[in-house]
Amino acid sequence: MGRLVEGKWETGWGSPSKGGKFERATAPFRDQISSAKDSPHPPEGGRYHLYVSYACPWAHRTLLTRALRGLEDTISVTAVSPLMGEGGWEFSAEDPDPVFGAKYLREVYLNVSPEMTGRVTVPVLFDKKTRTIVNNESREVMRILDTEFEAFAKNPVSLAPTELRNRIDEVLTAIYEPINNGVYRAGFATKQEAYDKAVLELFHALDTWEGVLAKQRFLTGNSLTECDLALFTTLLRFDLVYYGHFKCNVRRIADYPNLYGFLRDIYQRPEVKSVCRLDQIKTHYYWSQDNVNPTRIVPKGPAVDLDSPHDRARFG
Ligand SMILES: N[C@@H](CCC(=O)N[C@@H](CS)C(=O)NCC(=O)O)C(=O)O
Repeated sequence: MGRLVEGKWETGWGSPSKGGKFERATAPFRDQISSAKDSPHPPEGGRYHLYVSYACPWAHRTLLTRALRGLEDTISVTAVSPLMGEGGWEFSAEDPDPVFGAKYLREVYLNVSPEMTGRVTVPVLFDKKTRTIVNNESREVMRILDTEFEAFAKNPVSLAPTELRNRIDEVLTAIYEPINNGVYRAGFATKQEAYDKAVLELFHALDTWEGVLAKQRFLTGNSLTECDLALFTTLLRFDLVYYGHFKCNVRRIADYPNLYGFLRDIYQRPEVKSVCRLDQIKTHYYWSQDNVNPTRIVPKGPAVDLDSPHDRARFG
């Protein structure tokens, strides 16, 4: 683990902010892909590359969007190794970096921005033609993949249809702080008060959405959208990792009938399952985050059963 400071790699976890709170840095690359005239990044098949980790919930959102829209032939992907050590995200021999032949992901960032200061994160949406990073904020990358590659998408069903877009944006924002980032705020807290607050807000939000999902199949109604993917990637990691490693152990997702059904409903779709690597998720968190787990021992359990039948089809 480490970060870039004026183009140099510095190792270590950095110190949490005052009050032992975890604060997530803002992603620095925020361009768009667009077919507007003079756009530096027009949509084009084969031109863009996604750097991801199967372990990372943020990167996973973008992989899911690519898989569900059928953009595999349009946007290429490289997944880094789940073992993120002192050097940060590292490429593996099985899935090498096709653009720069880099050993570490930070080299990709440094090629684009040699003096960069900041974190080297996944996902990264990369433009192979201009050799620049278009965007490294997962919420925006999801939207770009869904809306700007319409002409290439094998599945015509949008995950952010115009008529639902405002509601999708509201829900994405509503679940971000207490749930998606909430598990990290709990797990990376270094003071009791910071942890207590994060866990309280997390379970309050889970209880609320459990109620919503008792009445409808997905978060905005009865069709699958981006915000369902955003909740899904956190729920998928919950009983497996966050419950133990991040001390989010008030309840399991398996204890919530509707959240658990929702999780299995999405997981059991073949496009989704094809980009879920539960082994990499567990190994990554327990091995890489040695600030939380200094021995790096990866636990044997728990057994999670995501293939069991669910009752979500009751909503049609
Ligand atoms: N805001 C970013 C956050 C991405 C992020 O934090 N990714 C983590 C992996 S789960 C990462 O790459 N961490 C490496 C680091 O912070 O050094 C997004 O949603 O795209």
